[in-house]
Amino acid sequence: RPVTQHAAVDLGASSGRVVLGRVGPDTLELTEAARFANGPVHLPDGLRWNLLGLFGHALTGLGEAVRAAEDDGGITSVGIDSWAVDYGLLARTAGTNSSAPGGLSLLGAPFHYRDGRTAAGVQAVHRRVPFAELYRRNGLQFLPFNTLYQLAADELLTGPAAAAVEQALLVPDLLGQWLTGEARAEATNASTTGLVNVDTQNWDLELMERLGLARGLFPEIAAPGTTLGETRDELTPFLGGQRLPVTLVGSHDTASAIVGTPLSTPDAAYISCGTWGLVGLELEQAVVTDASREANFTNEGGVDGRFRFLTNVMGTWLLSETLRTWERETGRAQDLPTLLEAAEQVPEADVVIIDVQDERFVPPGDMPARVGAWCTEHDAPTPASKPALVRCLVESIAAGFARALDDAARLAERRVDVVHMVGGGSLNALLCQATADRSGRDVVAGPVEATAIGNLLIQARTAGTLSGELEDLRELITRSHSPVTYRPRR
Ligand code: LRH
Repeated sequence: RPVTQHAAVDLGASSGRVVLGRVGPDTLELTEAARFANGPVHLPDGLRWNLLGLFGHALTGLGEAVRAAEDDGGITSVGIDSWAVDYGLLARTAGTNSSAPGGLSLLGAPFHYRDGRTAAGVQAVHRRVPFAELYRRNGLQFLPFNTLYQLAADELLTGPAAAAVEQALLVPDLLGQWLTGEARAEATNASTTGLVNVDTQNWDLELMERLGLARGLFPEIAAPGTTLGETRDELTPFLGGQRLPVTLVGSHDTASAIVGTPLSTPDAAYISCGTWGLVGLELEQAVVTDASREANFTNEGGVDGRFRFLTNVMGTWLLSETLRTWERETGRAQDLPTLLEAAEQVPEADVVIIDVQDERFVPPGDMPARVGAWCTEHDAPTPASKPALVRCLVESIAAGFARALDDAARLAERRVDVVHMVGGGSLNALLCQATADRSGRDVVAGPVEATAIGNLLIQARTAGTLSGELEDLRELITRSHSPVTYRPRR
């Protein structure tokens, strides 16, 4: 079987990238074709995503990838993944032309999940269906921004807004529709809406009806490994004169990240650490019990019908938002590696541990002030210097990870003797060591690009370049990437 080349469009909450992958039975090589910033746009009516900008960057990046792949047989397919839960609303428009296939047009810029509007939506949903029942149906942890709460906040359950909306598409599905004209709901990301039944992995139409949502609000669910379609004719000039097949991958970035994690045994846990730290296990069966609900563990749909049994712990967001605050205050860029070095020197006895799960830390804004307020309320000393605050955040994130690992082991009845840390956080040695120390488990760090790797592996398997189960695909990662192991020091 030959080596094939694929382009992964991987959009994270703080940056996006287009990665070109050369994949074969003995080959896994990644090159970054493009990287661009992403973040909330503060509009008068709330926090939005600049999705048109992201689409433009993705298209330019794909053009770069096509050029880079040209001399080696070109690109076989494209796959898209992004953060979960957020969506665009579309209306059916009349006078369409060929560049608006199906006549579906985006109604306004999609909301950012950190927008505060969701509180009213939570109440509206739980009034109709209490949380304990919701959990039994969808198996999802409570996150105030799960799609169903956002839809309720948008007054889509009833009322005039609902009538105007023809369809809702999650972010990767929307970009896929813009690329190909075809609309599907990719299964792993659909599972984060709260509207997919955990047993059937299909839309829970009864739940949707009880919530007052139109049954056809989302398109048909399609599994990773399905071909969505070819890029539209109008895009050909941007893509080196070609039409590229778009393949559905685990379009939830966390689903792709776990495909790209070289889990060594079924007892190995993972932490996919970027903006969020997604801490948990890959399971064949969902765990939907009172105990898992109380510990706020989720059963998100994974690739190949597996379950991502995990919980969201606040991740590097706490650090990046702190640095952003200091940047605004001083007008100078802050260097995380330098700050982390200084943070390591802070004496252990001076380290304050905060509860990183406190909801006050979710919205963008002045993070040091919020940490200070938390400390005052809890009679803890406020970290007095920048290194002390950075150390407090790193150790507090690690403490959150350690607790989640214990919970995962207990709830799924697994030993959890090793933890794979992947994503951006795997480069943070202080965080990896603190996680090993606080959890008492070996932390195996890397690959940093697990998400792009997972995206590319599913494309390559769909193309017939690779075959087998996820374990077979992960073998390739084990052979091509060398992880760094952190052992517990106490
Ligand atoms: C990580 C992630 C996570 C979701 C959150 C909204 O990027 O997809 O899995 O909970 O974003």
